[in-house]
Amino acid sequence: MLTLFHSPQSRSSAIMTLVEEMGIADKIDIRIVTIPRIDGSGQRDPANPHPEGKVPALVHDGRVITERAAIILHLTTLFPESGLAPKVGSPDWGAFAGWLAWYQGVLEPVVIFEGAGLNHPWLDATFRDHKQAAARLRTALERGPWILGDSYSAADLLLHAPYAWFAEATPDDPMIRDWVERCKARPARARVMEADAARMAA
Ligand SMILES: N[C@@H](CCC(=O)N[C@@H](CS)C(=O)NCC(=O)O)C(=O)O
Repeated sequence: MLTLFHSPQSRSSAIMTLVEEMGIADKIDIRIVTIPRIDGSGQRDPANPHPEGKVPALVHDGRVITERAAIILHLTTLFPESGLAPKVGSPDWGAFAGWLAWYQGVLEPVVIFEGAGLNHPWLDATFRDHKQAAARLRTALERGPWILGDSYSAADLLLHAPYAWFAEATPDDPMIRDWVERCKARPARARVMEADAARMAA
């Protein structure tokens, strides 16, 4: 049994979009939980099994899976027919897994460091910077139109996410901006945004 813990308009919205894209909503029990938000609203929800009280959390037969990259790998492996990831074990799958790990380990941190105005030689040595991360995205998109080439995948879904939330963080590069717009125009994303807005309003 699969249960996804989601809070509207948060990082778990990407996993809700993945579920929509994959057409597996009928196979997953969705639970809405509260989280503490940056504006001071909300609070940790005792119903959420995430060890830090964050979202998303996916529970598969009692085992808690956290981190969007891991949840994406898990769901796309469980439901390979969805077409949102290359065949497990293929060279393309290795590259796909690499993009997801790079997102969590490099892209999201450098976007946050830049937004927070943080600079330190250790940060540069470990992560490089947002400019170099953007150059890596551009190199992939030059072969595009999607991160893996011809087809939209869950890598696009995850990697464009911070730019969809914080337009001002998007690199000033038409190739990256057009790609973000293509990702934002996906009908699955629009459905999740609409449902999230309704949940927030309630
Ligand atoms: N690295 C985690 C980050 C999860 C995360 O930070 N989620 C935020 C939602 S945007 C959260 O739950 N925040 C609540 C809190 O900090 O307690 C992932 O990618 O899944």
